[in-house]
Amino acid sequence: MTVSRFHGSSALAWAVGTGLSLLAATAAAATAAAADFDPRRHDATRALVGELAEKGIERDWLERVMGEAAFQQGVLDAMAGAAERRLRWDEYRRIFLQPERIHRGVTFIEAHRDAFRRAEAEYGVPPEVIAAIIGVETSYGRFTGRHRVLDSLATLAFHHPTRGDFFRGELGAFLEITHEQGVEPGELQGSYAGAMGYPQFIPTSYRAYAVDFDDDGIRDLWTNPVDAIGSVGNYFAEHGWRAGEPLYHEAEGPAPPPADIDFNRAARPPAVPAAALADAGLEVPEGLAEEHRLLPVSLEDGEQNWRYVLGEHNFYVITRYNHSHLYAMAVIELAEAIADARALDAHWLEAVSRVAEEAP
Ligand SMILES: [Ca+2]
Repeated sequence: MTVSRFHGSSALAWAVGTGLSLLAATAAAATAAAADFDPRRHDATRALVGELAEKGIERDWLERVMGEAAFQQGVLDAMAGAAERRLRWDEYRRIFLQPERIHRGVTFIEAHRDAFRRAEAEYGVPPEVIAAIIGVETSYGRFTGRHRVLDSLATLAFHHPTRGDFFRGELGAFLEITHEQGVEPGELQGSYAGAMGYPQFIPTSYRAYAVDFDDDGIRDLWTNPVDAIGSVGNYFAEHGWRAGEPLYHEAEGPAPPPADIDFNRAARPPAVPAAALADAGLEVPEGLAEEHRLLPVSLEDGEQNWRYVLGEHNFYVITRYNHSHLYAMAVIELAEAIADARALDAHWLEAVSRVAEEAP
């Protein structure tokens, strides 16, 4: 574990200020990674502990856990960097649409066939879409994050310049879930923003949408792929997924994108009528009513090479997972590639067995 200078100096100041013996100070430094958010000295943490204690979580447990949280400057730096990062579609796509990630998607579905089948029956979400989410998030559980979630959320809750309230809510939910599941908070790792496990649920999503899909009594997205598969399906069902409906339509159109169309507003449900898109010069697929509302997306596929996609309701539902239109497109294309690869596999197996049957 890295010990930041911030931690070192605050621990020292505390020991000197309270006049503790050297022995006690040394013991405290050894048992706790830091006392950056110790409720005995940190007012904001004490207030949060009070709120959670009123909900029925033992105060001793809360105080012990928060006493082990450490400030991490790297988390604040990572948050600032992410906001500035702007990739073009072809650059973004290249990260996720790789042969290995497609192949692993096929084998992930094969390995958990029963869970994917049940998730589709129960929530209406195709296996490839659930697999693509988990594939984009963590490469099917291989990379679930290297930040101590307790440190990340405490740092963001009490030091983020603008989103502290949001992360304070996440920290509270994190403590509730870990307490409820009997998991040691300090041992969990995740993204710098506190997203956890196979599907990278933030704690409030975990609390609201995680399901115990293998029925073992624990909602475990950290180590259990079956719970993760069911939980992604449930997340989409709860956000209005409509089984069997299309995700999007391709459309031809002028370059650059017409200025009078509000493209890439992925945080809102489909809002632009087909007629308005046609008026702006986009070729809307036949059969769509003029008043049918779509979510127009413009993708720069290489320098000044524009591709248009007209998102349907389920496209919008995918953006409930991550508000970026690029994210939704990457998930959709990975899902399509996995589906194509599975179809090829099935075709190949059929051909092989036919040859075997015909053999003399
Ligand atoms: Ca379970």
